Parts: sequence; C-alpha cells; structure tokens
Amino acid sequence: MSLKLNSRERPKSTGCITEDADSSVKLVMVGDSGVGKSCLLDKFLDDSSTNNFISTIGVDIRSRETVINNKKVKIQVWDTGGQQRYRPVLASCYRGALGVIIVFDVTNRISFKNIKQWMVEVEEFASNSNIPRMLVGNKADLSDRREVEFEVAAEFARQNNIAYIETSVMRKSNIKEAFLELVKTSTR
Ligand SMILES: Nc1nc2c(ncn2[C@@H]2O[C@H](COP(=O)(O)OP(=O)(O)OP(=O)(O)O)[C@@H](O)[C@H]2O)c(=O)[nH]1
Ligand SMILES: [Mg+2]
Repeated sequence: MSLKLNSRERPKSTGCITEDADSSVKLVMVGDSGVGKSCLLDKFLDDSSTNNFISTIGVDIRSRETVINNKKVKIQVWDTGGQQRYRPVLASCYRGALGVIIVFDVTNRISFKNIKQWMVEVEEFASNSNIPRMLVGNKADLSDRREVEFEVAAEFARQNNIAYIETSVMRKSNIKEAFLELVKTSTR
C-alpha cells in the first residue's frame, strides 16, 4: 500500500529549520478510528470544527506557527487515519517525528485497551524509542457515557512514564495544552 496524502498542505520540511520559523517540530497523531484526532487538530489549528465524522484517508499533514520562549516554532502535525487498513503506511509517518500524540475516546473502553498496541508501534517505528508522548483521553464532555475513568488512564500513563490529559472538542477544553505541552517537551 502506498502512502496517500490528503493534506491541505504538503510537508515542506520535517524536524529542521525553516526560513520563517526559528525551528520546526513534527508531531504524529495516532489512535483508533473515531476517537477524535482530526477534530482535535481542527480545533488546535483554527478553532473550527465540524460534527461530521469524515474518517481520515491515510494521513493528513497540517501545520501552524506559534511562539514558545520568544521563538517562532512551526508545528507540523501528521494526523493519521486510525482504520486498520492504514496500519502498513504508519511506520513511515514516524520518520523525523519529535513527539507522538496517542488519542483514545473516554467513552470507548476498547480504544483505551488498544493504546497498549499503539505504544508498541511507537516504540518499534519511532527513531527514538523514548520519543516524548502525550496520552489524550478525548470526548471528556460525554460524562454519562464514560467507560474509562480519569484515574485508570492517569495510572496507566504514570506506569508508562508518559503525560496524560483529558480533552473535549465540544467544550474546547485542554486542546492547546495537549499540543503545546508536547511541543515544549519535544523541543527541550
Ligand atoms: N462529544 C464529542 N464528540 C467528539 C469529540 N471529538 C470528536 N468527536 C466526534 O467524534 C467523531 C470522530 O471524530 P474524528 O476527529 O473524525 O475521528 P478520528 O480519530 O480522526 O478518526 P479517523 O480519521 O478515522 O482515525 C466525530 O463525529 C466528532 O464530532 C469530543 O470531544 N466530544
Ligand atoms: Mg481523522
């Protein structure tokens, strides 16, 4: 299977200095299909969102600039499709990545259970097996449908030495924090 890019913007560089930014950081988003990766990225990039579920085909590459410690940083995010059929192309997405966002849906126990498998893949394919990772429990607004308690996910993250944050696209909560905390760790 070949790598299909349906990006709005093709990558100009990965993990290296660009002309207009002081530095560039490549992040990869992974997690089961439907957990909300693309919606999180939409909100992070331009504060827009749609309720439509348009499953990502292959990988979508998008970027934005931000200022961290008085330096302009270009954040390039590879938003991967979570469907099983895209797994064979994922290995190549980790090349040059400085951080990985692993997303599950707090209302979907299976998406949390599958995090272990996503972590195995990250360790296998990322150039640095200690690559900074952020575990994101999304759809925190759906409290009456919650199947994964905060403490259970936080404990899992502690045991695996990674950060954990809960987000909600609907409530616009913790989205900037999830991305920017990882960027700060990745560029330290
Ligand atoms: N209630 C609620 N729904 C959400 C939230 N985030 C995403 N959704 C919904 O979840 C569905 C799937 O979102 P996507 O962002 O397309 O999921 P994805 O992880 O990118 O899926 P793939 O591209 O197939 O891997 C959409 O219908 C969204 O409206 C959230 O925080 N709260
Ligand atoms: Mg998607």
